[in-house]
Amino acid sequence: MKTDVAIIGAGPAGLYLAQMLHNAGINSVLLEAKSEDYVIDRVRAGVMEQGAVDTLKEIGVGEGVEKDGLVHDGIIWRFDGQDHYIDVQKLTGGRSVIVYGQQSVVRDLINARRKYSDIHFSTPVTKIEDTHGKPKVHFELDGKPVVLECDFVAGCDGFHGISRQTIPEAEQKIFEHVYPYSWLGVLAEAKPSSHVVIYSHHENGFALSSMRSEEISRLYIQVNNDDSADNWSDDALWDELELRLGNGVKDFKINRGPILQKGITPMRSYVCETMRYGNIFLAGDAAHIVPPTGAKGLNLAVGDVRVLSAGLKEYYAEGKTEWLDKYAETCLDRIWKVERFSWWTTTMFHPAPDASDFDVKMQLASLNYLANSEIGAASFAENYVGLPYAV
Ligand code: RFL
Ligand code: PHB
Repeated sequence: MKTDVAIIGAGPAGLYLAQMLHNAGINSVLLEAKSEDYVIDRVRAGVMEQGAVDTLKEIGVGEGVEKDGLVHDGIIWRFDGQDHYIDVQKLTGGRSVIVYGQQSVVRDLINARRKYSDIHFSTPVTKIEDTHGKPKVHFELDGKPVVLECDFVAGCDGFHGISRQTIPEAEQKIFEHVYPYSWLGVLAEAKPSSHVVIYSHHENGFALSSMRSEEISRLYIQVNNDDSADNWSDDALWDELELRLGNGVKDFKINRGPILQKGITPMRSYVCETMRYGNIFLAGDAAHIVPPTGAKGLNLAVGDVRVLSAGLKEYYAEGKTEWLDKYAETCLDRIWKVERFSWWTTTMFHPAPDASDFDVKMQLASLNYLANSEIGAASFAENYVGLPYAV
């Protein structure tokens, strides 16, 4: 089997890239380890930057987000018993974020590829050879080994994928920070208690109220790293959400309903600066992880594949490798800024298990300063709606 670009992984990075290459007339084959149902049912991101939505529209897959995406012009920070509305739209001269579930983004992109038989599910890649020549991607189809020969491999296979693991350890330049807390996330059949996303700093820990639609709530609480979703009965979870999200604000009531899914997400900041190894290019979570507080992981993946697709287009149209040669350098400039923002929002909102009273006062003072300073709030908002793309 042969193609121009082998894409590994049908997450946002791989699926956006496949569509971009298709539109440019570049052949690709996308290989995904899991089944189609598994990939579509996986509950993850909810907040998209305007740029990630515009990119979806540019590549011809904007119908779903146009119809069902919820435009959010601001967010609420709740601390010290008060609401502080951060008017993101005003502070950024008219930009917003859009609440549209990653499940919907992934479904829309898969649907767009369906009539072309260049996407395969349940086909885990087991080995990548000849990384510096014409790479050979080994995968399994119906349990039988197959080899795909290509010019380039796009490693869009997430944090645990095989692409980064193919790079010898000595060649990987890694930066990492693990946080002393995790998130317990809940998807519930309950009307969102607020139409605005709430970030709450509570003495028991951080809590977040978001949504997937007018009928479905998405909620999170900070828990210790050794906690488990099984330790929380539905009632205990609702009570804790109500306490932390209410946070002293009068008459706040959480809308309760059947819990559809709950799970723990560890918090990590991670960058592999080696984003290229021969003809393998890493994109999205394969190269970097951010803690979810800033709502940036999916959005960062879009930034990467915009640069990668520009490089591949230049190569196939003009035989030049200018963009490909500066792929890592170009992406890392934005990645590190977004890593900083995600680390900053995370450390500001989560009291660590060993936090002193002074540490908590510093968090509250940071929030108080930002919420009450137009310049401070504008700096937050500029990052929240998304920094400009390199290309
Ligand atoms: P993904 O989505 O992990 O996809 C990688 C795919 O590669 C497949 N794979 C393989 N396929 C073939 N062969 C192999 N050997 C393979 N190994 C792995 C996997 O099965 C998988 O399908 O990576 P990608 O595309 O880079 O996308 C990254 C995003 O999914 C991630 O950053 C976001 O979900 C992060 N995130 C958020 N991002 C936002 O921009 N806004 C948000 O509001 C937001 N909220 C969140 C989040 C992530 C969360 N969790 C659960 C980690 C909230 C949470 C709770
Ligand atoms: C979500 O809806 O999943 C979500 C919202 C805001 C965040 C992170 C995740 O900061």
